[in-house]
Amino acid sequence: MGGADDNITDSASKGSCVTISSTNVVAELIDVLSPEQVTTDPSMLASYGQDWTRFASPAPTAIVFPRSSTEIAAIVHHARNRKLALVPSGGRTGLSGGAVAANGEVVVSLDKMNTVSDVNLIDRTITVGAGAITQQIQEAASAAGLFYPVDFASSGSSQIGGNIATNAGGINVIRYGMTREWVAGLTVVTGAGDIIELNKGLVKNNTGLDFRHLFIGSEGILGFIVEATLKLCAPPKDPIVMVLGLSDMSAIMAVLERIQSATPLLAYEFFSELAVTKVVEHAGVARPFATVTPFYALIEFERNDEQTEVDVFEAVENCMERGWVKDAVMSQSVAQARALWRLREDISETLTQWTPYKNDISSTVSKVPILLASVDAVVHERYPDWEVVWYGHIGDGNLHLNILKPENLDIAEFKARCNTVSIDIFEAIQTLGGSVSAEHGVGTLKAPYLAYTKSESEIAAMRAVKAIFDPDGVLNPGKVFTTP
Ligand code: 2HG
Ligand code: ZN
Repeated sequence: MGGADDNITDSASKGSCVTISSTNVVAELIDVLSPEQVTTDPSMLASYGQDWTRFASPAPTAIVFPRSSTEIAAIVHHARNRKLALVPSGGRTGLSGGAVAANGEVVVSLDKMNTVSDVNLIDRTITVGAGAITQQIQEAASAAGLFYPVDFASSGSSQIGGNIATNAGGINVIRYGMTREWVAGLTVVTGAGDIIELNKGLVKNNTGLDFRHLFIGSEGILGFIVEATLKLCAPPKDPIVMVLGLSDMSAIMAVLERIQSATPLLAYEFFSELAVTKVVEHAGVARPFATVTPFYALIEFERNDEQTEVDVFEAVENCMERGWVKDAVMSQSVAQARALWRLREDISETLTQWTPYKNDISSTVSKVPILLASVDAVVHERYPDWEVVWYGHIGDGNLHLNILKPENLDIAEFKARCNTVSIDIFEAIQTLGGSVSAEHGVGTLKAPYLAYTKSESEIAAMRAVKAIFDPDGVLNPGKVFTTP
């Protein structure tokens, strides 16, 4: 436990020039909780002050580890009295700066609230604390013969509270939808310090406004998600994975349409040749086949019976005859399926070494080829020599664009130049009626660009809702909205 005796700016009311001693802040937090639940250890501050974006310098005043909703409510009441800024914190695997604490905030970690209940086999639900790790929940469901279908590469460290706060998507959205579809009930502590239970796990509950859906995807600006009751379903039967080498981008939607008419898909993902090159060279993943194509699609489907496989084969053959698919491989075992998935799932982590500038954009599925072509043209025209890696959940209309930092370019300069190109990218998205943040959330990184997707009146309504649940603006300032 440390605690420098310097003065910090009261970040909940930026601009009001109130200063309070960080020593006092820490001492008061200890009074509210206990000495074991508050830390100012520098390495902890550095780690808990940032997410996977790694763009901002972490600078929280302290981290607190509440153990119950009542303790979180006490922290919120204290923050309101003392005008402290609070940053809700889960596994910090986010990619939009939503959990970053770079301005003397108090990080409220949900690590200690990580209970996982027994599965309720009649309701087909599981009740979990916000700090429960996604993979733990998937394993608990699986041990009971059921399935929690929201899945992504960070499942081993992301926490369910963060998944709900960002309405996380992932690799199975085409079949199962986003996190929102799987939340049957929520307990939240609002920015006013109220503890409220939303929907209580009910299947049917038509009693007016359903605030559960307001808190899902709210990125910590309305309250803390402290507990959730999640829906579970039957696991998919015998999933098969195929990787297809595609002649060009326009083929990708025709192939989707053709294969979807043969069988419902669990996943339809895509990645470019540059993404394959990077994971082969840097993550030791094997190429799917010798043929090199500009784009690849990864599809997953259930082998309900032998006919499914025959139908998919026929669809792929038909795509080959038309020249859309140049080569294809199908998994013959669970190990092979996992190896093929690595081609897609290892991309994001592999690219971190180039400090990529990320965009996570979407359009309706049918407009994706136009979206990709127009954004790719913008980036290549401005920076013809830069490496641009495309991949994503194309069956959901969601593209991940990662611009890699050239080795000799300073990071601040790189970011500034990417920001200028972002405006052109977001104008292209706006023209197509798409979104500047498909699944990663707005956070700090996309906050300046919110108006490219949301109208002025929507943003005004969002602010009004925030003011109801967080009247003193203590929750996650600077996230979603750039100004209070
Ligand atoms: C993925 O789909 C994640 O792999 C990360 O959403 C995307 O790193 C990215 O840009
Ligand atoms: Zn993604």
